[in-house]
Amino acid sequence: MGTDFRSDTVTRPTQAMRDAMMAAAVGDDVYGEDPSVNQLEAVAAQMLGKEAGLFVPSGTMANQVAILTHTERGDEVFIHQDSHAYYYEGGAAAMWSGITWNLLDGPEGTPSPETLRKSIRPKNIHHPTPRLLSLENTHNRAGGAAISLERLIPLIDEARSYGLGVHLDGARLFNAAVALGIAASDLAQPFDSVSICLSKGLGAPVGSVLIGSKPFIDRARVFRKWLGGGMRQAGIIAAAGLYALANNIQRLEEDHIRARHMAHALSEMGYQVMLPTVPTNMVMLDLPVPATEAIDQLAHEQVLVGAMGPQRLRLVTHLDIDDEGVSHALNVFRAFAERIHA
Ligand code: TLP
Repeated sequence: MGTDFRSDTVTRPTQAMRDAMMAAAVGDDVYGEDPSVNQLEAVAAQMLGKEAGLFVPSGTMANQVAILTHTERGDEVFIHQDSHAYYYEGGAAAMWSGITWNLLDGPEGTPSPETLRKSIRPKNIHHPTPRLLSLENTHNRAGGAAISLERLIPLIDEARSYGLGVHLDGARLFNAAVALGIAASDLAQPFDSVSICLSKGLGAPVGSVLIGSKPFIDRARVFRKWLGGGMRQAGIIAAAGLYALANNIQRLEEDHIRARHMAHALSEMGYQVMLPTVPTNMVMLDLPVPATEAIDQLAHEQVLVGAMGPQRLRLVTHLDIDDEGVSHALNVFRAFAERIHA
């Protein structure tokens, strides 16, 4: 096992988190009787300044339940073409919700208000009903870019002017809040629904929370059950989420510092590094060789990285990456740079 930069999903629970899981009070959550799940849902909702939360097994289920809750079959959902809910969720929204996507473009995974305006078609029997705008913050395929409220608000205002609901895939919302230096509740405020992941930079083994108004979450709870996401004594894992929200948010700054350090060092070595306006815990590199070749060679030196395109690598810093892991990886990348430029 090497230093694993493939994703912040690879973290393993610390002893303190495991202790919290062992000690969790539990009950049957499908009856609404698991005190730890109830507490997690309340704490997450309160941290995001909204009424209610719904604990789900994964970020994918959080997004899918959100889309099911916002839409009717055949409705149109506007989304950036690089967003996780479209790009990495296997067409699930077409399958479960029966929606039609309207794919938008724009820098850092975020369309401009003009781009949205141009994609809205007039109300007409030929056109689907425009229903939802789905955004992502931080934006994964945009290199972990944190998107500021100054960029989001005009876009959301535009969406509201057509009566669209607005969902945020906030799998890494706390990374965005820490990087932008604002409260997560301020970043969540303009959205009707927000999904957050506990199992990424926050270091919990499993789980996401979908957050919104009380009526929205009451309806979402039905869809979670339909998808098989009613989890009984889920307090065992909710306790890890509660521990993560209480202890692992401020330390995300350390991951961002390490990623920034790596980005600078790698670009000094001659790598083409993609730097978002506000970076967080990811580094993206464009290589002159196939990503698969780099991944194999780096893995021989115990540095695990992932591909984000045929010649693009992604490195993610997280709870289980320390300074030693970073300097080992930089040494391996330095040697690799010499090899590919030789
Ligand atoms: N992202 C994973 C992969 O699926 C790409 C990763 O390693 O980054 N929203 C966003 C923005 C995500 O990045 C992810 C996971 C999800 C949703 C889905 O979360 P899970 O894996 O819990 O279903």
